[in-house]
Amino acid sequence: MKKEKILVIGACGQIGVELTLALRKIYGGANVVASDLREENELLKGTGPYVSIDVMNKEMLHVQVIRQNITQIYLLAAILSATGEKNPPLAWHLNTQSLLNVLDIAKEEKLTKVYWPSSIAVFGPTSPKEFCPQQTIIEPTTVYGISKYAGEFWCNYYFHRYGVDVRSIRYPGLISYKSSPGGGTTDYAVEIYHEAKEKKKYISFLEAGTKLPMMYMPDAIRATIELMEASAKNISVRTSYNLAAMSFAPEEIASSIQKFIPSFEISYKSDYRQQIANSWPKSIDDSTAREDWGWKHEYDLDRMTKDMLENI
Ligand code: NAD
Ligand code: AKB
Repeated sequence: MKKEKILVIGACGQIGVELTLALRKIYGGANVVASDLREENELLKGTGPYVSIDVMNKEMLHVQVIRQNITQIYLLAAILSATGEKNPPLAWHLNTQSLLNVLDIAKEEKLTKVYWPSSIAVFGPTSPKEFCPQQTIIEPTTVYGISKYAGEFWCNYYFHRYGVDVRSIRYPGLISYKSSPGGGTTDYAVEIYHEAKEKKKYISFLEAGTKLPMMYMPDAIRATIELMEASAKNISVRTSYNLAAMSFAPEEIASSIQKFIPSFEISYKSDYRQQIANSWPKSIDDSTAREDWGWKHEYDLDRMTKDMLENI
């Protein structure tokens, strides 16, 4: 068993539940402390320690880090793209201050590593639409994207200025069945599977033709752990790594579902999230992650669809 004591902040969210369970398999249940504002998720109960933490309360967070002998933090608390547009000041405040609190504590307590995810939302309408490169024009138009892009540069700053080993991935839209998504523009790609099973039809809030970069959760969890376990000498990007697996539009996910549920029907009624989706790239060039730390995705659309429909 590896000798680390990990704190996961935002452990009850879409990524947090699965990441906490995966980390507990590697490091041992007792060595991965789950924390969130919410009540402990049912899937986490009995698998390891749980503490209630508000990441915005820096003193309380600092006390917990010292009290629990924490050596690594995974910071997952955030307000995502769609919810962020409903209260931009709150999204900016939570998304940036939480990161600054964690980076400061990591510096003071000399933590071995910090993980903080960014998003494809850093890209904006002026970024290349296809195979959007690691380094390119980046002019985000959502508060979420702005907060993520600023966060990437804080990570870079704390690494170069203070030696904090903070690592990051720009996740695409993530699809999973264990824990619900928390208010993103790509959430339709999760909802569609639930409604396909329950009602055999779905009204998409994104229009046909809205192709976006996506990834199945098992790939995202594996990527996160592989990045965190990579040798520091292989990490050339200290802002955040582009990461890709697949790209599809709502009608393509519908066709994939129809291979398993032939009577499934999709219709379209777009809302404010369409504009957010239109501002993002359709596909991502993740060659730097593949070269630096050997990233390779495993799930394509049909393999993911089969697994989602079997497990929901
Ligand atoms: P989520 O909304 O499902 O989970 C976030 C968790 O943080 C929630 O359980 C929430 O209760 C908790 N939280 C909120 N405020 C908190 C606070 N003040 N203190 C402690 N906990 C707090 O989000 P997610 O989808 O799991 O995303 C996790 C991270 O990954 C975020 O940074 C997000 O931007 C990033 N990301 C997610 C996706 C995706 O598709 N899910 C894609 C790209 C990036
Ligand atoms: C969202 O849609 O906001 C997230 C993301 C791509 O960051 N899923």
